[in-house]
Amino acid sequence: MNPNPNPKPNPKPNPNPNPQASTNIKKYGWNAHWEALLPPSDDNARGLSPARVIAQHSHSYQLMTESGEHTASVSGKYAYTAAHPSDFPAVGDWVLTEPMPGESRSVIHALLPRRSAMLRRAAGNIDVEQVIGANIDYLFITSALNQDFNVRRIERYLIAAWESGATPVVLLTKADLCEDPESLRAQVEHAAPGVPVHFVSALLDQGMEQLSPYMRPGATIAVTGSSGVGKSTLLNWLAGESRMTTSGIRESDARGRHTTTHRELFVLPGGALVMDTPGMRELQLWDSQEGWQHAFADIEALAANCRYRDCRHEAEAGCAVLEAISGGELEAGRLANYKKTGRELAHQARKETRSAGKQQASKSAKAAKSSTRSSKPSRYYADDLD
Ligand SMILES: Nc1nc2c(ncn2[C@@H]2O[C@H](COP(=O)(O)OP(=O)(O)OP(=O)(O)O)[C@@H](O)[C@H]2O)c(=O)[nH]1
Ligand SMILES: [Mg+2]
Ligand SMILES: [Zn+2]
Repeated sequence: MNPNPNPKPNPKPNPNPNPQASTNIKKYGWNAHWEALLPPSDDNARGLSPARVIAQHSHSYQLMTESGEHTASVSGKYAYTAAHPSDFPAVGDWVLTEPMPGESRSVIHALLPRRSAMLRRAAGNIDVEQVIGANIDYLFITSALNQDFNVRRIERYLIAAWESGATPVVLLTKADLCEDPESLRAQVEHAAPGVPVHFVSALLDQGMEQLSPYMRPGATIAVTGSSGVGKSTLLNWLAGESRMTTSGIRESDARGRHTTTHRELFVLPGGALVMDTPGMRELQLWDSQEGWQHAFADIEALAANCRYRDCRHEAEAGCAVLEAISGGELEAGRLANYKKTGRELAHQARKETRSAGKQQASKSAKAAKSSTRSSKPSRYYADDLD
């Protein structure tokens, strides 16, 4: 999943690590891991400055650089060589930049390889991926304890989370709206095996202590979920001040108003980095076969004991998965979601194979290049709105 275009890989440990790495970028998570990814000293890219993408707007990025906040865009060469939307920087990425002398503006020339990236299929009709956030350590999957509560949706987020390389954590918000939140724990744990589940209420200031293990200085935590579940409220609560705008939800169906419209990364007083994201109407999966197998590892393990190797767990004799449902160990809704998301991913994989085949068939390298470019959406920066 490592994106292009990158500087040449560093063949040996950087002989001249920059001892001046400013406290600015260290506060934003710069450490020895990133330092080791800098180009070697004889590389032209060595003169570039590292910076972290802290916000993404319609036509520009906001970066934290060694000398403070800069507005930035990618260089023409970067845009030309990027083959996929996910090759472009996203919030949380580390990039190599050229600061404009005397200005708080930079040009982005390269992307450092990501440690993790959460992807989805972009909203709208174009069949392309979108990076929700990069270099995330903990991914908080939020669901509110009102009409928003939906374990099937949590399962869907977990597929993308496991695929991303970040560690998922389920956060059930607005615990004050539920008489007995603990009664839901078993249901959520069944849908999220092995994933920590926490109940919080920003309104009543309850549950913050459970989140402290994730709040390590330099750790990056992204908060995802539907609109109106209280993601921005949660971050303001953790920050102890109003950093993000929040607004009420629709009374009739508890749906949010898509208040947050861009991704943003900021530092909490304790030193952890948090990323707010716009609420999603539905998380459309993107190329997450491994994440899917991980999210449904319990079903995959049961399926190994089905009589037929190609068992579809529909009505076959000797189906261990259906037996687990009869025995009450597995919920029928979970199996249905396993099949549904599996079909979605298979359908997408077929489409990808077809489009790869088309590319192969294109007559000349020049034609291939121009078709790649013309298939790219023109708005890499702002396809947040669902
Ligand atoms: N009862 C209750 N309401 C809450 C809590 N947290 C947030 N809310 C309310 O939920 C509504 C939506 O909160 P936001 O923080 O704007 O939601 P969001 O998830 O950031 O929404 P988007 O930015 O649209 O994705 C606001 O009216 C909040 O006051 C809580 O713990 N309990
Ligand atoms: Mg918000
Ligand atoms: Zn079976």
